[in-house]
Order: sequence, then structure tokens, then C-alpha cells
Amino acid sequence: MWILTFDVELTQIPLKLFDIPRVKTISKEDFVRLYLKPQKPLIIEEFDEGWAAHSKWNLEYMKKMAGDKIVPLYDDRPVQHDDGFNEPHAKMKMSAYIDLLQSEPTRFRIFLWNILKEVPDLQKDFSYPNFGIRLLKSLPMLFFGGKDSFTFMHHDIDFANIFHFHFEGEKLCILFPHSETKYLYRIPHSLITHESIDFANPDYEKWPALQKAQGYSSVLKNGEVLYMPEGYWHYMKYLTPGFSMSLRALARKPSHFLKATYNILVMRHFDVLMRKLKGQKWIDHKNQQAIERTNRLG
Ligand SMILES: O=C(O)CCC(=O)C(=O)O
Ligand SMILES: [Fe+2]
Repeated sequence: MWILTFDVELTQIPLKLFDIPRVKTISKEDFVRLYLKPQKPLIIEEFDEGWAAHSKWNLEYMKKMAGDKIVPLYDDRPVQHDDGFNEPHAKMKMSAYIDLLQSEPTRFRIFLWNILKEVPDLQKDFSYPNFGIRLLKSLPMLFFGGKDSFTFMHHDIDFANIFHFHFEGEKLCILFPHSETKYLYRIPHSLITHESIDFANPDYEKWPALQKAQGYSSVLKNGEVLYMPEGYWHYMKYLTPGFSMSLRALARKPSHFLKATYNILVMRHFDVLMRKLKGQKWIDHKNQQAIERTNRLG
């Protein structure tokens, strides 16, 4: 193990993180044997399935294809009791949003934007590669962010295997396997860790258990694909304006599949109900629990 200090402009990452393994290309067989089966993350640098997206997709093209759409935007404000589960913080026309991304740093991100529903023509630009696991064809999701915007450390509700294709610019990705959850100040009845942690520069006096967490990091560049195994925690920080598309495959490990089902059918509804009943006290209680549990068990 080594301590990685990573010079990304002013971003220093003193967490103990391994580099995410990288390959230029990989056969399906090797991917299955070396990464999918053992559930290890990977970056494929020169993924090439002859997609038109590789030459066409950039912010200008997205503006042309989707400029008139009204898009939901998220910033990095902490969850409040009167927010719905994953409700957007603002809305804007896509053309105005892309102008904003290109002109100045912005906290606003687009999160989980389903291309199939919104701009079906974009489907012609990519296909569903055979990585040795069946990809869900109904859920190609796009994510956009401006310089310095970030997505909180979270895991996806469905514990999916995620293939994250990046376009334009550079994005810092920090990952933790689900097995590290006990060190991460996870908020109960949610999919996130404590929102006050800056994973790009954590304060260990405040968050001592983080020092024990064993994770991965890398800067994802235009044209690269990141594979995130089931239930992996991920924090993403846009170092420059850019966007990505995630394709996903169902969780196969039975315990993950069960947790996914519980999260979708029960957890999120329970959380919304408790926010209605108890208001901000519920959020404050969960944040406190995250700290107490991690300090006790981590
Ligand atoms: O890139 C982002 O902003 C978040 C990506 C993400 O959370 C995902 O692909 O599941
Ligand atoms: Fe995610």
C-alpha cells in the first residue's frame, strides 16, 4: 500500500488510495476473469466499439441536440427535510446550462438524466457493448458538471455494476468498495456518506475512521470508461466542465440484489415518510447516527 498524493491543480488527496487499474483495451474474457468476477474497478483507456459518440459527443453537440429541453439541476447543498428524494434544486434550459458550464465554474450538475426519454436520437450514437454481463437497455443515464462541481460520495440505489463513459474534460473519481462502509460515516436510511466530508481533502481530526478506509482514485479523461463494481461508493469532482454516460447491469451477488430491492421498495419511502413526520430533526438525527456508528464500529 502507498500513500497517493495526486497533483490535480490544488487538489491534494491524502487518503490512502490505490490507483484504479488501467488498461488500454481488454477482451471480454479477461474483463470477466480479472475484474467482473473478482469485483475490481477498472479504467479502459481506449474503449472503441465504433461509436459515433466518440467523435461527436461534446458540449456543443449536446447543446445542438438537447438545447431546448428543460433540465433538472442539482448543487452541493446538504439534504434538507423538505427536499423530496433526489428532487432537483433548479431547472434551466439545456442551452443556457451549457453556456454557463463553458463560461464559469458552477456548482450545478445534471444527475441521472435518461437520454432514452429525453433525446431518443442520441441513442443512435452508441450501442450496448458486451462486457460479459447483460446491460439494462432502458437506463442510459447522463451526468453533467461544471468546473469544481462534485457529486457527494454515494452508492447507487440498485447496487448495479456501472460502466461510466466520460466525454470532454477531466473528472476526479474516488471509489470505495462496499466492504469499507464501516469507515465512511454512512448516513442511515440513505445512499450517501456524511455531507460535511470533503473527500478531495478530508479532515482526519474530524473524521478519524476515514484513515482506515481502503479505496481507489483516478482522473477520468475524455474517451475513457470506468467500471464500478456492485455497490461501490463513488465521489466525482469535475476538474473541468464535462459529462458522462452510465450504462448499468443488475447486481448479481444475492445480498446486493436483496439490499437493492429493499432500498427501492422500502428505504426511500420510509425516509420520505420520516422527513414528513419529524422534519429537520430526522435529518439531524441521521447525521448524528452516522458519526456515532462509525466512531463505534469503524
Ligand atoms: O458523474 C457524476 O456526477 C456522478 C456519476 C454517478 O453517480 C453514476 O454514474 O452513478
Ligand atoms: Fe452514482
